[in-house]
Amino acid sequence: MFRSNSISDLIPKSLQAFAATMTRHYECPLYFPRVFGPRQCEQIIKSGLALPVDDGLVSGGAEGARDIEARKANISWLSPDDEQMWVFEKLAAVIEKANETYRYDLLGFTEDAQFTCYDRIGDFYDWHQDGLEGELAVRKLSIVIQLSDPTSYEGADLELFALNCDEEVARSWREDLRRQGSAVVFPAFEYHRVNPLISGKRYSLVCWVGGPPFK
Ligand SMILES: O=C(O)CCC(=O)C(=O)O
Repeated sequence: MFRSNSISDLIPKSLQAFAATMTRHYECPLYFPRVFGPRQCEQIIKSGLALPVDDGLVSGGAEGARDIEARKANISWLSPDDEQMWVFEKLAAVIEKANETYRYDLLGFTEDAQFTCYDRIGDFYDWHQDGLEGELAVRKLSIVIQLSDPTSYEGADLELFALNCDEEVARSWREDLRRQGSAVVFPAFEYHRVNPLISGKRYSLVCWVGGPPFK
């Protein structure tokens, strides 16, 4: 019977040589400040609020079941039509930059952009992944734009599981993620959540970029 003294005995030499040339390391998440200016954020909020509401459908559940255990927030869908194309162009530029790090095979946006509205006390979105299983497996990167002025609400903070680390680092991320017009990009399989809203209103824009499922 074959016995190995270490795991590296099991890895073909050719693969070991290849791995030694890789400089890549896993990054989650990537932060982009000031992607949209305050006036642009207000413009997106205005457009989002004019859209019909799809009240927090948690897609990917059984037959897209409405799951108020997992999320309480209003969502609407912003399409890349002539009027909103500039928004998608900016999102695409951020994704392209982020993917210089991730180097995933990407084909494009998987759906319209989700305009999310936390405007009732207690609105939240529990820990979840955006992609990985079923029909959502094609989602590979998530991008969240913070549209609200951070002084206009309390709570409703976006938290990323990968930042569940040193409290000092996590606090500084929390502050960054509240900056109006900023974007955060992370692999769609990473767990994240939005804490319950305490006061005011928070608006965000969420988009997913997809490609062939990970092999
Ligand atoms: O509103 C946010 O900050 C994030 C929303 C979210 O996690 C999602 O729609 O998957």
